[in-house]
Amino acid sequence: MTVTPTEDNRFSLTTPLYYVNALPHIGSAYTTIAADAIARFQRLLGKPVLFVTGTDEHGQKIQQTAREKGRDPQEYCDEVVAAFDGLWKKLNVRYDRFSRTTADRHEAIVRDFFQRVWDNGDIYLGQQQGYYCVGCEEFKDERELLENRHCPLHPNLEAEWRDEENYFFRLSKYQQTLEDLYESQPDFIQPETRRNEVLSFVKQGLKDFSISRVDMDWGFPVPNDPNHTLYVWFDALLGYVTGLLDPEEEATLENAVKYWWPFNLHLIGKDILRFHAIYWPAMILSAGLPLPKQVFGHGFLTKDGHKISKSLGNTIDPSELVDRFSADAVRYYFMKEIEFGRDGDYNETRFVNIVNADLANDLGNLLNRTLKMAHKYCGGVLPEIAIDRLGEDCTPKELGLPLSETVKSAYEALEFHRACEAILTLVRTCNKYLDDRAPWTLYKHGEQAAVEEVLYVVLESVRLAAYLLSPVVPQLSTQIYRQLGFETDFDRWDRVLKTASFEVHGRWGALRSGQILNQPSPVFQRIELEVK
Ligand code: ME8
Repeated sequence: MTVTPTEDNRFSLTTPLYYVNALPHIGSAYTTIAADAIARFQRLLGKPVLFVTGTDEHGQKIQQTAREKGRDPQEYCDEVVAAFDGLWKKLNVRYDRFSRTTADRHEAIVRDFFQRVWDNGDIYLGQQQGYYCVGCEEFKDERELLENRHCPLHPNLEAEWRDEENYFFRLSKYQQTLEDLYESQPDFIQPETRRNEVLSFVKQGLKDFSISRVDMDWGFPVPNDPNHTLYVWFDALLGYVTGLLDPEEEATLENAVKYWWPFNLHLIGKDILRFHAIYWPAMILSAGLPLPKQVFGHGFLTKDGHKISKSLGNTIDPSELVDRFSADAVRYYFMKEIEFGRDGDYNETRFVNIVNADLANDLGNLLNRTLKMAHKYCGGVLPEIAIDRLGEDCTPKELGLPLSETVKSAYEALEFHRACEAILTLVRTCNKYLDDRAPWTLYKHGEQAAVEEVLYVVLESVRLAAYLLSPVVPQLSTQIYRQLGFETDFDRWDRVLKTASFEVHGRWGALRSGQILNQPSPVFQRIELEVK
């Protein structure tokens, strides 16, 4: 089904464009998994979706890293980009566009955009003095730095003093417009805590910021003054726009913003909130373009309660995590266990316990034992029952009927943990219902109709759970669907829309009697940790 994207029916979203100064870490994986879950959910609703991710490859940090490694910067970037792409494949992340800021097409967009801002009188030459944190690629106020002039976000780096001629962007001009925006569109910055942070920062008064560097050439030259290199953040934010271009389309700003602009959502971590919630909308206003709908700044991950950092030696390699535990397990833990928007923790024991309890035991075993009974008692064919006649005591149906609305509103509010919890509540209820109704005893007593009712109710609830969990654990959901006799593949949304639309499959009661069930086999292997 091809639906032409219009502002009302489509959904476009981004992850940050990650720096390539190091291999992808668990933080970038976290944001990208969440973005993928959102994209998948919006697709399930039948909307055309454009999901942009990519890499931020210019600037001093990357230049220095390449130099330290004795590498040509572009070659070095290419290598790290391949690692990002490889990880997204492993994690089953299905982005639509990968925007690289070193792409030629990106330079064309940057030029067009710069020109608009220039023509609007928002760029001027001035003198920049201040402390620059290469880790953040940002000038810092002295009061933001620790006593030893180290930046709190990069305590191992001393901020460098700079006194140079730079081009500036007239951010101060947008003070009132931005305040009005935050006021009139309270959802523009979410969650609320992040919004408050921005409001109080903006209230202190916005200062123009420099958008060029001298003595640094790893970046695009400023269009009207090649002695200057464009500031990495000005360049990087525009990478989102470049990501909108169709691959075969001529790279012009006009083409880029034709269908998918403005973005519905910029998903970021709280560390880069100011850039997205203050600088970026001001740049967009200056270029005369409509503003994105929302910037969502999620929390930060810790490991065993400690900040994750290379110097502490407690980093988590997401690729290794997938190798050990599977993509679905990793996706599930981070989406279910951490309230999106708040800081959250990774702990291996908790990871294993949650994934085993929810996916292997509660969901996987439930399907397995119910399917076995369906083969034994019903010849492997989904029995026919009168759904309408199921009474209020049929707890799975009572919970299942309103579930899709609850889950939809949770996904739409990016409350993944709430979506997963509501789905798992249905699954747990089914386990209890199965034990209470004991179809094996009913069968012995010759109560075939009751057996069929119980098995239908449970299988249908498992189906619904799999459907609604598919944005988070697509492979597991596909396997469950296959065992229930469908050919659905949750990675093929065109087919899902045709054969398992949200209107039909998002509701309890979609399983049809007479459907041939497949042989059960475990859909999720329990994780057994080796005892060290
Ligand atoms: O900032 N917990 O790139 P970046 C959760 N290039 N998320 C984390 C995290 C943690 N401990 N650490 C990092 C940049 N992240 C710029 C962006 S956009 C035009 C330019 C995630 O590679 C989180 O999403 O440093 C954060 O915002 C992002 O990684 C920063 O990625």
